[in-house]
Amino acid sequence: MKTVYTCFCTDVIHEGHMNIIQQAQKYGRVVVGILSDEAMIKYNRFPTISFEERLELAKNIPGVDEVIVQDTVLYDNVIDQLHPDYVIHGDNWLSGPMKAIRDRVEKKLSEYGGEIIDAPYTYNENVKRIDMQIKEKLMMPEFRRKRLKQAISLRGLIKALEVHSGLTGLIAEKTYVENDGEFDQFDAMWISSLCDSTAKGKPDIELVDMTSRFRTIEDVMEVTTKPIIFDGDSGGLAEHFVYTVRSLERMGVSAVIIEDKIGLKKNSLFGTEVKQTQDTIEHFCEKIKAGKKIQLTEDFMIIARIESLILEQGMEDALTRAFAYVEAGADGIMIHSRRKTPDEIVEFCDKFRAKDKTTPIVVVPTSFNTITEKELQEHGVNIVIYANQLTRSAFPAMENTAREILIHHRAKEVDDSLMPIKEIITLIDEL
Ligand code: SPV
Ligand code: MG
Repeated sequence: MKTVYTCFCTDVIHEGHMNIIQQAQKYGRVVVGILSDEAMIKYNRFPTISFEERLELAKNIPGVDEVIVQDTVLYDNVIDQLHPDYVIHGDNWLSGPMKAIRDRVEKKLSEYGGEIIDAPYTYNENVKRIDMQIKEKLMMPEFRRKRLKQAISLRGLIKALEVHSGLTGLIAEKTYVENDGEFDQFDAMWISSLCDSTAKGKPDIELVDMTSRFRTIEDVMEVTTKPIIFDGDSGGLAEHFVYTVRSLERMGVSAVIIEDKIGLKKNSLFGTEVKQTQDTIEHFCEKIKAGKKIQLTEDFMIIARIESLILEQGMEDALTRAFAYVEAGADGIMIHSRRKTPDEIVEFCDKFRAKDKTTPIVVVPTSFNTITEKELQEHGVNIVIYANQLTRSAFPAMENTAREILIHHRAKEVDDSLMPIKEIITLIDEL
């Protein structure tokens, strides 16, 4: 008897899946793989029901002979173990993000003469409606908000990309790679004060007001589903911060990071080149406590950012503050550095982890960019934020285009380096 394998990465079984099973039965014994939670998240299909429930769903489909776990997005391990004669999938994986997965399956199967079956993909009004319902569930504030905590506990280390508009939000939402046998994408989005301000042509000094920053969040939220970490600068006065917490929580933002600075805030990457004042431990702890007291859900995170290394106050000061902020109720610690090497960040993480095994650690490796995510994870880091790279890549590209047009008195010379018009007008999905 031949073996036919198919993998489901869904929370709802609909007629499309039933059709795949019926097709599969014609070829042999049907084995269904269910993607693990971690793999679902990596694949940007954040589970809305538990893994056990997904297993049960698959077991109850008539015609399924066996259900197994597929714990990576790519099929390599399953193919190695199961050696299926056939892998069947809807033919929608012939293009788009899924094509990379199909190509890999084809390569693996060809090693021993296995075959792919591309079954006609079922897409009708009913399936479309179910897709929409899942998407809606992912976008709604109550689901999106808790997804950051879930992702940290399921993945250990998560990575966030800076976004400051609907368009950059789409890049964080949709960009994926299939590289070295791994499928990868960003887990979350960072609404940076630096890039939100820069996009408006303003300095990063808490000048762009909350109403405007919230508008940025709305723009991003309208077109994405991934969790959002908001750069709350200093958090302002505690009396104001409580309103910010309530608003962010209501909108479905997952976390706010506030830094222990007071007075006129300047960007941390200036370090001691400009005048910046660190808050006292007592005063900053009061702000954390006020925020924690006012939030309504268990999901929302207030993360305390320590500026001691930026302001050259030393490792001991950074650690003392970290433990005090956790004691005051902070749900995570962000430690920042502007050194080129990661030594002081690594030292902080090791010393913090020696005493605190669980509180999430956040880092922003802009200056110390040689260290990899894996190395950071080995030192106990849970969230890596790529805080400004999109803005820094877009800006010189746009400036160059403007210069080229000025030089040539027409746009022809620069056209080859631009995205084709056809691509830009189809970039955005219509609802
Ligand atoms: C931001 O992105 O606005 C940050 C990180 O706060 S940093 O610019 O490195 O201070
Ligand atoms: Mg900032």
